[in-house]
Formats: sequence, C-alpha cells, structure tokens
Amino acid sequence: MKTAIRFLVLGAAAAAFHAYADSDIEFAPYVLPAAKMSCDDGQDPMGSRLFATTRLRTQIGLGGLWDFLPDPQDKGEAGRYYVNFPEPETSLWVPGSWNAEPRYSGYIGPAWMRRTFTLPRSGNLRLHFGGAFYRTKVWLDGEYLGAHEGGYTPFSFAVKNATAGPHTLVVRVDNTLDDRTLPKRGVDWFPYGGIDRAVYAELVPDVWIERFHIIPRRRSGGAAALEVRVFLRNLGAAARTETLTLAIDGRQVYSGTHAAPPGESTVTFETVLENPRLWSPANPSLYSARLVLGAESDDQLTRFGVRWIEIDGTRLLLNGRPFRIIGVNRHEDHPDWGSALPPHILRQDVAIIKRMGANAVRGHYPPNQMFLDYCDQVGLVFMNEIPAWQNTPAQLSDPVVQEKIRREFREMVLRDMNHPSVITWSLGNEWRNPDACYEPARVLAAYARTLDSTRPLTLITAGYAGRLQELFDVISTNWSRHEWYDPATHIDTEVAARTVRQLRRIHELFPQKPVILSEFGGAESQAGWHDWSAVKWSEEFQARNVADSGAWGLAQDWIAGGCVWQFADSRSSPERILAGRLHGWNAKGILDAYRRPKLAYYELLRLFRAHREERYASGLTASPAGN
Ligand code: ADA
Repeated sequence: MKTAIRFLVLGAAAAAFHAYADSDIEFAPYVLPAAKMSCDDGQDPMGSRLFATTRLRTQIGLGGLWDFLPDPQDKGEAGRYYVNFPEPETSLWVPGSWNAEPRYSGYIGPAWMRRTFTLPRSGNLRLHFGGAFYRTKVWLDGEYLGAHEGGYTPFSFAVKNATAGPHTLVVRVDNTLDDRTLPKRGVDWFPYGGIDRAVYAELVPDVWIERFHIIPRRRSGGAAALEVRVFLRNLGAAARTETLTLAIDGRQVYSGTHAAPPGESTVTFETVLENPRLWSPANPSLYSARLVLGAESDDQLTRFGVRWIEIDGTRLLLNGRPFRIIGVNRHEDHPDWGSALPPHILRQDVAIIKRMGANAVRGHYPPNQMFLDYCDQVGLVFMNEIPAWQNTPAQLSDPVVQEKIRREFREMVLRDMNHPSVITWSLGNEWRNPDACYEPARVLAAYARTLDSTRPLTLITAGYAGRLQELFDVISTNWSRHEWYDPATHIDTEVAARTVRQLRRIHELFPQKPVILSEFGGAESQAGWHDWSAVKWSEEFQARNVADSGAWGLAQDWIAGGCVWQFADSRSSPERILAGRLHGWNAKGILDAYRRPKLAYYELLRLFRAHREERYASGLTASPAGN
C-alpha cells in the first residue's frame, strides 16, 4: 500500500528508488578481480588483446581515420576504385561501425575505405583484420589480396617481399545480408557495417607462427598434459626444418625441431604441467606461454588456463565440482559505437556483469577477442556460438550455407581455443522446425567435434523436446514465453505454466542430460517508464518476467543454470522495425543501451546473489564469490 501511494504521488522513478534504497542489496566495490598470473606480457600496442602477442615482430597499427565512400550502386569494382579511389565522402574511425554515424545510420550496402601506411623496412607483410562486417575484399597498392565472408572472426593476408616505404590499402566492405549469409537477413540484431575490430600490419620472416593452441588434458595424479598445436606458414618454395621452443610463465618447457613444408602446416607436441593452478570464475588463474621459432626469428604469446569441464548426468562439473551457469546474454552493441565497442566499454560490460554476481555470458556470435581476454582475466565463463540464427531446414540443407557454418565454426575454434572462459560451443540458435533439421545438424555436429573434443557441444532451441537433442552434450533451451509477441498487455500466468510444462518435457525425454536455460526473462521495457500494474512495456512488467522465470529456472535441480535475455538494449535489424520493437531496438535489456539499470537488473542482482549464498551454504560453491 505504502509503495502504491509512493508510485502515485512521487512518480514511478522515485518509487523505484525507494523500493530498493532500504533493501538488503550490498553493492560490491567497483573493482575487477585480478587474474592470478606469475608473468606479465605487457600491453598490446595494436589494441587488439589484453597482452602483447609478440616481442619480435615489427607491427604497424592501422587504426585511425580512413577515407570512406559508400557505394550504393555498387560501381566500385567495375570502376576500379582500388586503383582510382574517387573523392571520399568523409573519413571514418577504425575500428568503427559506419552505422554509428548519424549520416550513415541506415546505410546497408557496399562501401570503400582507404588509408596509407609506411613500412619502415622491406619484408614479408602480414595484414591482420580482427573482424569486418560482413563481406570484405582487400587490395594493397592496387593488387587484389583476397576476400573474407563473415563478420566476427579474424582473417589475414600475406604479401611476400613488400618494399619499404608508403603503401595504400583499399578495402571494400559490404554489410548486406541475405538468406545464405550468417546471420541471415532480418536477424534480430543490427548488421553494423565497417572494419569494427582491430586491424594491423606486421613484418614476418619466411616461416612464421600463425597461431598456437595449448589444450590441457587431465592426467592421473593431478597433472595436466598439454597438447601444443602449432599452425605454421612457410612463404618459401622449399621445406624447412625449424626449432620450436616453448616457455610457460618464463620457464622453458620444450624445445624440438619440426618440418615446415611450403604453405600451411600443423605441428603438435606435448608437455606436462605438474600440479597446475586451476582456472575458475572464483579463481581465474592464467598461464602465459611464449613460443619461439628458430633463434628468435619469430614468436607468439598467448594466455591459457587449466580447468576441467565434465558432465555428470544433469550437472555440469567444473574442476570436479558442480557448476551452474548464472549469466546474461550480450550483444556487442552501443548507441555511440555500434558493434565496434572500444576497450573501456568492453571492460565496463565485464565489470557490470561480474558485479551482478553472475559467472557467465552467452553471445550469438564470437565477441571481440578482448572481451574474452577480460572474461579469462576476471573469471566469467562464455558460451560461444556461431551466428546460425533461426535458420530454416531448407537453409541448413543448402550446401552453400552448410559450408559457411563449417567455416564460421572452424574460424571461431581457431581463434578462441586457448580461452579458458569459453566453456561450450554452440552450432546456432533456434533453428526452425528442429525435427526437420536433424540430418544437417548430425553432419555439422560431427564436423564440430573434429575441431575440439574438450568442450561440450550444444545447439540453442526454443523449448524444443525431441531427437535433435540426442546430438548434443548439453541441451540449451530458451524460455519462450510467447505472450510478448501477442497483443496481451499483462502477464498471463497460463502462458508461463505452458512454458514450464514444455521445459519439463525436455527433462523427461533426456533425464540424463544437463539443460541450460540459455535465455530467460525476455520482455521489453521502455527504460524509465513505470506502471504499478505491470502493463506491457513497463519496467515492472519486464522485472516480473525476469524474476519469475529466473527464480523458477534456478530452483530446478535438473537445470544447469541460465542466462537472462538480455544484458543491454540493442538495435535490431531494419526488417524488424514493426516486430513489437521500440523504435527498432530490442529493448529486453536489463540495462538500457547506455548500460543504465532498469528494475529487472535489481531483481536479477537479488536473485543471483541469493542463489550464490545458497550454493555456498550447501557447500556446492567454493566461496561466496565463487559461483
Ligand atoms: C530469441 C532469440 C533472440 C531474440 C529474442 C527476442 O530468443 O534467440 O536473439 O531475438 O528471441 O527478443 O525475441
């Protein structure tokens, strides 16, 4: 009663303040926990990672202002813009999304970008793009280097014997989506165009380390066998023999010679880590590894963690102890930056999530790699996924789409293998008519398992119970309370009861598999609009959805956790402007797009913290902060 009067007299925002001011919520100080590391690799001058990835290569950052010219009539290739770049319309900051600029806010189509740079000396040039959305073609000094399709994974080009002095780089990026792209046209997030992740050039020797993976496997007696997989490139015409030397935390653990045939090759060797420090959200312990080629002719650095993920019936085990996913779904989106979130926003997102008492994040696509570096460092697990979003059986049976799924999955695994935070791989989200997707799913799941056998494989569905789930280690399902997209204006408990029955059917069908509520709570709210009777679009309506579905999910012992839909409001695709959206935004964020909390955020804070304390009291969690 008292609360209701406050609502009427003081207005909704003030009431919300009062409702929480006297509550038992304690705000943790705004400090991120530090990773336990015994080695500091310094800063990455390219701004791409949280640590330097080389001590030997000469690197040239290609961020900054680039000439920009949209090409709505697609005349650029015929007009050879890569040789005769016309008068640019403006210059744009890279990494950046052109749709974050008011002038190009709605622009979908090809665009041309150009910049020059100077090589301090001649040598083999490796051009690295952390990501560009969605189709990219690259020319250096008028010469075509190649193309890449896919918006979320890195790609690179090599140029033998580039000369010292100035060079001109021209890039054509096209953010047009269709029925055969990943994601497909009309997906529920915005196809921000541009070079939206770090880009740089570096000088490499004739044989270099493209990347290396460290894959820990459990040995009896607590030791970890580390399989080291090295991806080499040899630009020469003859095979070479090279020495590889690995140091972990500054201590040499391996040295051996290996053949490096021309082109790309893979070398593997093994080493053992006795009594490894284990990584977990409570204890994010990281190792630093440096691999050197020859007598310091090339090197690469990475971080890795040792942690054991296992499945025990309906439970996930992390390092032998039950582990529940408590998290948020997050898009890489911000009104001022589009999809090109700068490091301080990535860091802020991680801090907000950690501070909520969450231990997990899920995304519809591989995020900026720096975000995963932060997850490794502060202790958040990440459910990694490729953007095969709501594809139809017809699309999934199309060999062209299947090949894109395979490529996207491979590129995700190649990039993210070393992140201890990555806890599951997902083949996609909410495929339509799941029974009819069985055959393509079977083939794709078999392929995915050849790339990594150390993490559970999953596919996100929308309450589906059926044989498709046989194919996956973990069942991930979204709580789809359909009333949101109906004309209903109030919460309908009958709909919720139906959803619960549907979810229980999954458990009945697969009583021995963990089920993750990959999305719960999805309801939109107009930030700042309150209504005491919890009418649709109000913060109260959303808060109730989030609290009810979250509390129900976390109370089921056969549910291995869940993630709220979603972390912050995000812009939806142009096709969705009428699909129950606020000005074309998906406003189901528990924070608004600028990360200002809505009521649902406080509800979730309470829920996550209560859950954590309860787990601690029952001995299932290592420490109150441990999750
Ligand atoms: C699904 C989908 C999300 C989002 C959500 C919504 O759960 O996985 O990407 O579109 O629906 O807001 O309707």
